[in-house]
Amino acid sequence: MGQALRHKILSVLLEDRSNFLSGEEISRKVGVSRAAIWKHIEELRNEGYEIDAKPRKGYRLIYRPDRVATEEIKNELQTENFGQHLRYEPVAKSTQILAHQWARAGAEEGSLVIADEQQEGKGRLGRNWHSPPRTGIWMSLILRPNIPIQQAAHLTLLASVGVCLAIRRTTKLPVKIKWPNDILIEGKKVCGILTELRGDQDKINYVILGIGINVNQEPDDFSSELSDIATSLSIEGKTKYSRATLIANVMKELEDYYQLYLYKGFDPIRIKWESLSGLIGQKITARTPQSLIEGIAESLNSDGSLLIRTNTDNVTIYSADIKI
Ligand code: BTX
Repeated sequence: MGQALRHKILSVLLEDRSNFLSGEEISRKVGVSRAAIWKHIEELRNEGYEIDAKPRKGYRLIYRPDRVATEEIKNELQTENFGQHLRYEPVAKSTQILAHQWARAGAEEGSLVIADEQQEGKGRLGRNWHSPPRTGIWMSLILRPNIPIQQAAHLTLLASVGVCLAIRRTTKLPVKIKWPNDILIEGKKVCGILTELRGDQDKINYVILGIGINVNQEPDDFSSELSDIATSLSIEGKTKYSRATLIANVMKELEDYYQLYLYKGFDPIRIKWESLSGLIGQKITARTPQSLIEGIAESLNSDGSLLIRTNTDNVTIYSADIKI
């Protein structure tokens, strides 16, 4: 209850940050006494918000800490469903684990788990995902698509399109997609996507899209192994970004592209993916568990696999580490 009220007060303060709002006006808008407002303003200050308070003038929000808790996200969401059911944890082992639990308990499509820090962030194939506090976006989105299980790879590609566009819109940075699921700036990884699904026979029960974005890390925040291959939006853009705004933009792009996919199929996603990937037409090396393939990335196939033209042959790959 207290948190919901704080959320309302914060929304009112966020609406107009250049003028003072009197205690009376806020109390009218949120429906509680002026004394209660004072108490909640104090709590917001304890959470790191700077709020100017002047006698006879009222309150004005001066500084908003970069938080990813429920209130901040809800204030910015422009979606119908995605992110509207939201669970926030300051620290989690992995948001994937929480999202699986929630999905099994019946969470509806679009439900989102966000953590400020992950202690055991997961990458693909049992790898780790470095997820320090206060700097990144670590979140898992629950989907329940009515599509054959064989088409699940489409969702990873769709997710990379949505995230790539949201990052471009928020930061104007030249991010590109690397097949199948990395987002890079100048060849360094700024985002990873992990898709996990549960289903039986050919029916999907639910899908968890795990999205990790390095937002406000400084160079020192990366270990020496990671600093050669990873970067953050802030390092590249030389400014800090609001994680809440970026999360809301990612939810919006993902919802729009997911709707488009359900309505029109994979083709419009495939075309957008090709234009954002910068991969098609490039000379690449693909390392699969069985072999090393060198050739030109020709196109993305309709099942989400990648077609490579080598000197002798056309080769289709379903999973590989790619080097340009
Ligand atoms: P991936 O297997 O493609 O990438 C993991 C590899 O990337 C690691 O082996 C390491 O070399 C490198 N790496 C680790 N941490 C980072 C980082 N922060 N930035 C850049 N490179 C890194 C990609 O797996 C999928 C990652 C999904 C992460 C999200 S976060 C929310 C959700 N919860 C969770 O536990 N995982 C997902």
